Amino acid sequence: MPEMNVALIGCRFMGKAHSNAWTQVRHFFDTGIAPVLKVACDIHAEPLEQLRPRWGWREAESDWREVVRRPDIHIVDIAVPTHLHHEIAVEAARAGKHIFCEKPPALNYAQARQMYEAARAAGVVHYLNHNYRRCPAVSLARQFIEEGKLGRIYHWRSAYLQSWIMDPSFPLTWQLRQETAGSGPHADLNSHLVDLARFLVGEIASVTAMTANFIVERPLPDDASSGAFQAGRKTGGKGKVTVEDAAFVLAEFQNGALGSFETSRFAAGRKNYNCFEIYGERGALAFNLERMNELGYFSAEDQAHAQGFRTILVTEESHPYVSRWWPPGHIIGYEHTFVHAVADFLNAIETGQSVRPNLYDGMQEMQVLDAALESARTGRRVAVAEIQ
Ligand code: SOE
Repeated sequence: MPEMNVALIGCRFMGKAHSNAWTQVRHFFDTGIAPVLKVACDIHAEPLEQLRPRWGWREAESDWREVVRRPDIHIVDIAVPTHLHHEIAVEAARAGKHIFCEKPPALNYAQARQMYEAARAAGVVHYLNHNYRRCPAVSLARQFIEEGKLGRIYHWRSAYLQSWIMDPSFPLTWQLRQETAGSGPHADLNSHLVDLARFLVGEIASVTAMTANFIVERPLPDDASSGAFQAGRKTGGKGKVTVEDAAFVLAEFQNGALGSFETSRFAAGRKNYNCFEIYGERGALAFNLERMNELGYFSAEDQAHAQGFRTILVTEESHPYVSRWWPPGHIIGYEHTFVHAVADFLNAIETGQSVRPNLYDGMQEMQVLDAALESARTGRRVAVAEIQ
């Protein structure tokens, strides 16, 4: 069985989710390549030493540049804050490494385009981890749409709502600063919704957006001395929030459908509420991550007296990915979507095919996200193609 050495760059939450996926994939999927957890890399010693022994990464490193250059590394897994993605991906591509990159791809469209161009020029396999495409229910939704069960699609409605920073004492972490995150829930969560919309409905032609800030100053975190902060931001132990707290977007798709995207980190009670609805001429679909093994389906073909939204429990052997796990009714969770992604990524390397979404999709997605930020800034509707 050919092996490929993986280098993980970033050892916090996503590092943990990716370590689990690299570890589990061969237990449940017959990939023709066996991933080796070779090097775990993080500039911070604490998360590195927490993660490396627990998941059995063979080596620990703190300098990603050294790791990416190593001839014995075949796959670079980018799981660090957004502002680091661009440089690591371009360097990894130039070194001929296959790239598994966390979302959002980059701080902006220009960076995302350079990442895609570098990966394409290098001829490496590249994947962008919008893991929710690989919820079996979401993959089933795509199957239904491709089978024509909805017919022409009129509407896409989506929301991704969280509430983890509603406490004013929550510190000014990297997610709350434009120079490290690009934008707030718009980049973090609307990126997921835009990817799902592109996967299920199609490309977006134009957007109109509004954003809001609810807390504009926060306590500096302990690592503020790390130089990650520009001096001008410090105001007596507090720093300015430089990204939005909520972003609402309206969109027109190239196929004429209308869509909406709502993201907020101030939606009290919503922990990770990612949901969408799709309305077509012959039916409708509804998904809610809090009930990720279910797909709501309405068919206009049902007889009038029997019409209504039904709930499909997406745990049959015939459903996407399910046969690899458990018998019907034995549901799966968030972490399984990462295993599905790693399995498809390894299969793409083995077969020489591309895997989606990838850095091309990342470029397309950042063009939409940047157009929405331009709309929020100017107050006008913006054509996605304006962003170059
Ligand atoms: C934080 O908002 C976060 O971890 C996102 O970054 C992930 O993409 C999402 O899956 C869960 O929430």
